Amino acid sequence: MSQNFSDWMSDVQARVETALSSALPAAESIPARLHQAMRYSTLGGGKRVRPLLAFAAGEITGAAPEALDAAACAVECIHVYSLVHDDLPCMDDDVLRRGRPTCHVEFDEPTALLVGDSLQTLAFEILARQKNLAPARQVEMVRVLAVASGSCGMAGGQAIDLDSVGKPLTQPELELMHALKTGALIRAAILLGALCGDAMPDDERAALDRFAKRAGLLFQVVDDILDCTASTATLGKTAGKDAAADKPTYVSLLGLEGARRFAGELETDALNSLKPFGTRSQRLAELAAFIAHRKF
Ligand code: GRG
Repeated sequence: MSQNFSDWMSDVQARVETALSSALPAAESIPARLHQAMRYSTLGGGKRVRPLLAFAAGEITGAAPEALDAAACAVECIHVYSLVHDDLPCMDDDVLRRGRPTCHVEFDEPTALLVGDSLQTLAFEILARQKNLAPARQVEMVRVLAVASGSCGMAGGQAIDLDSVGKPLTQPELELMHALKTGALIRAAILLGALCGDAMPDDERAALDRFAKRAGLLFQVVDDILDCTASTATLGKTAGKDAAADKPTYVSLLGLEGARRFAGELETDALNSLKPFGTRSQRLAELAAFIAHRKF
């Protein structure tokens, strides 16, 4: 693999930006205000971690870039929908996202609600309309994304989160909440990317799934650490919200050093899961390190 990680990442981010821009309704098409708000929330920001994971997983199964575009855009649309809804006053009530006013601040609350709804359905439209995969594979991808997003995945994790404010959780309870709220979509990004290529033997599928679960948890532990160590300007979203809202986090449970140690263990475990893939998993390994050591 000749291209360095940073160049690969920039290329995939630029490719996904273009694919998202094509997949989203044109800003001037009716209803223009809703379409402008969808484009405002989705384009021109974010690390694109989930699309990067989909592309990296696709390298393991030899997936075609055109199929990966659809997987990456679908998962990013679900992610952006979750951010827009999470920022609403009835949820996390935030005014800053990706360094800009949140969708309901820039537009209004009903529009933000509809942006989330529309991005969610657009995700499944993108998977259903692509022509690069066998129909059975497309249905499997729709199923994987639907389960990851719904009440037994991300939305369920958000419900547990909202219910946990001010309550001390045990580590297994915290892990379940985050496995659903954040981990399920990260896992789906990886599985969707792999599903764009050749079928995997059962042992490889199990190894990839172990990596996906460790990477999802790692992402959240680092998010908890950054929430109390990084500034609002660096994060592009309000820092220190978890402690202010009295939310259970890995830092409140394990302390800052304990959370850092746990992140290190998860990174090692995630990287060990990739051993069966050899050089095919180089990008996934690089992304695990990126997630572990990110500064925003
Ligand atoms: C509203 C159904 C519903 C779910 C919301 C995922 C989620 C559940 C809310 C997001 C709020 C949040 C801050 C979660 C913690 C982890 C996380 C998903 C952070 C944001 O993801 P990044 O860092 O964001 O990948 P960018 O902007 O880089 O895409």
